[in-house]
Amino acid sequence: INQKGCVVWITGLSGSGKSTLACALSRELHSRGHLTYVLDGDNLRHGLNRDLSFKAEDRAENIRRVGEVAKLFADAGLICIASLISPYRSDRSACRNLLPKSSFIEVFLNAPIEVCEGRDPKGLYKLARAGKIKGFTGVDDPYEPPSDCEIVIQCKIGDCPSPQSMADQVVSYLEANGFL
Ligand code: GGZ
Repeated sequence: INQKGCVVWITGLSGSGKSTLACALSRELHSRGHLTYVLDGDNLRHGLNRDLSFKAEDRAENIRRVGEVAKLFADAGLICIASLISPYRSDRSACRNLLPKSSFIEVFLNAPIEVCEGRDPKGLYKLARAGKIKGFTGVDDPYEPPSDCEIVIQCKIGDCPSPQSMADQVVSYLEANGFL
C-alpha cells in the first residue's frame, strides 16, 4: 500500500455532517486500496470515553484521548479519520502538536447552525432549545471555528455539497500533499 499515515480531523457542529463525511471518505479511500480507520466522537462516547460529560474539561479529555489513539493509527501507517465536534481551538491544537508536522489535517465542516438544526437527526437541538439538554454546542455552549485549518468545506442554506463531493475535496488534498 502506498500511503503515508496521517490524521484527518473533522470539526464542526452537531448535525453538520462530520460522520457522513468520515464514512464517505473512508469508503472512497478503501475503494482506491488505502487503509483507514474512523474514530467517531459519538461512537467512542459509548466505550472508551463513556466516563466523560460535555463540560469543557471533559470535552478536552475526550479530544485528548482520541488524539492519542489517532496518533497510534497514524504511526501504524493508516489514514485515521476523526470526527468530533471538538469545539475548542486549544483542544484541537493540542492534538495537532501530538503529530509530526503536516500530518494533522484539520477539516472544518462549515455548516451554519440553521442547516444543522434544520436536519436535527436525533432531535437534540429541539431538546436543547427546550432546555432539556444543557450546554449543547451552538445553542448554549461555544463553538470556536478554526482560524487556519487545512481544508474548509462550505455548506450554505439550501446548498450543501454531497457526501461524495466532500470526500473528493479531502482526497484531492491528500493526493496533492503526498499522503496517497
Ligand atoms: C454537543 C452533544 C451534547 C452536547 C450530546 N453538546 O450529533 P451527534 O449528537 O450524534 O454527535 C454529538 C455528540 C458529540 O460528541 P463529541 O465527542 O463529538 O463532542 S466533543 O468533541 O465536543 O467532545 C451529539 C451528542 O454527542 N451530544 N450532548 N451537550 N453534542
